[in-house]
Amino acid sequence: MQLGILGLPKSGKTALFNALTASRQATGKFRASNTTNVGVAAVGDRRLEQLRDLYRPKRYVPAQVRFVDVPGIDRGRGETLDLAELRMMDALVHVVRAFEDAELLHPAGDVDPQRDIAAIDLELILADYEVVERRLERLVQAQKRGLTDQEKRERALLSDRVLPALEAETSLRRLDFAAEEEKRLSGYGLLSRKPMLLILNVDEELAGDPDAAAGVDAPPCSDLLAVSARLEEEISRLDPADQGDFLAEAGLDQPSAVRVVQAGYELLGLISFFTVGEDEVRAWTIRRGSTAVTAAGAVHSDIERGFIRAEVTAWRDLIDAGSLAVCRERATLRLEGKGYPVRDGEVVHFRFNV
Ligand SMILES: Nc1nc2c(ncn2[C@@H]2O[C@H](COP(=O)(O)OP(=O)(O)OP(=O)(O)O)[C@@H](O)[C@H]2O)c(=O)[nH]1
Ligand SMILES: [Mg+2]
Repeated sequence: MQLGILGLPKSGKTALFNALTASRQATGKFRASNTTNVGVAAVGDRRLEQLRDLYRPKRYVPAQVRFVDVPGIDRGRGETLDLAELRMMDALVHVVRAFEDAELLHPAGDVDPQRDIAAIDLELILADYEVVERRLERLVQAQKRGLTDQEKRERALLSDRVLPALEAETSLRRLDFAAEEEKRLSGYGLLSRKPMLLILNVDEELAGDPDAAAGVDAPPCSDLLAVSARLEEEISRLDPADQGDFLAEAGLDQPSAVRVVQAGYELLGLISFFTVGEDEVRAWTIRRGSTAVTAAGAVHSDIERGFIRAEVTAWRDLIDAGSLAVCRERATLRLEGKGYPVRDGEVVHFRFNV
């Protein structure tokens, strides 16, 4: 999973990036840097950690998430979003300033999360508009030589549905497209189509407050999470052994790295399944509803091709039993066929033959 972090200047994007990836990129009251930060974070998952402690494997491989943190844009200085990077992302994380800091000027003058959410949404809509308009112009030019059926369908989709929505300043993520249309659009990396996670960057005192996001509405098809980026950044720099205490003191059960990634999985309809053994305990990411044979393909194409059966058990049942052999005795280990929909948190062992 790849998540692109964006937002207005000085909203706390890099502070959040640092917290998520345990990095130490420069943040600051003045333009810290103009560069895009890229980092990879292991997905913290207590279920997988328990399985690791049970198996003590040679290799422990949590799922990974790639984060890209693009510099904030200052329209006044004629800057534009770093779109090339963002177009490749699975989802966008918009960091919205909600914290008060008299010494740190907000680019729009005052703190107003709802306004900033709309402003960035509009940026994305405008960027998509340019892409779609350009593509349509090219298709119109190509009409002279005659359009293929594919191109005709594409033109109709863009001119009848996509462009009018953008003209009406509607994010494309609010539209329903047929699977085939979706495929046609996917190559453009349309930004207002991408699932959006809003991170409300709140004052440190509100870090663990369940009502921290009260009064701010997430637009349709997006999700909202309150995080104190600076506090989380500070905690992420502490000795791992101390982090739990500091999180608990702030009223937090899990660090933002876990909460943000969980929200991202939810938004994208992703789940994890696990493979276990003395050699390796590992998490795999698949779409919710994927069948056992698709899950096998996530591990290796040979296993998908030679798929015979999947042995499936819930992670909790394995922890309770202490071994797959005991699961088998207790009949909590089941044999499933190709079409079985794998569920979140299941431990799967594939039987295959190539
Ligand atoms: N008071 C307060 N300050 C914060 C918070 N989060 C970030 N900051 C501060 O805001 C300033 C800007 O933070 P950055 O993370 O650099 O912001 P950014 O969005 O990456 O900024 P650009 O990349 O320049 O657009 C830094 O001085 C941070 O320490 C917060 O929750 N509370
Ligand atoms: Mg930054």
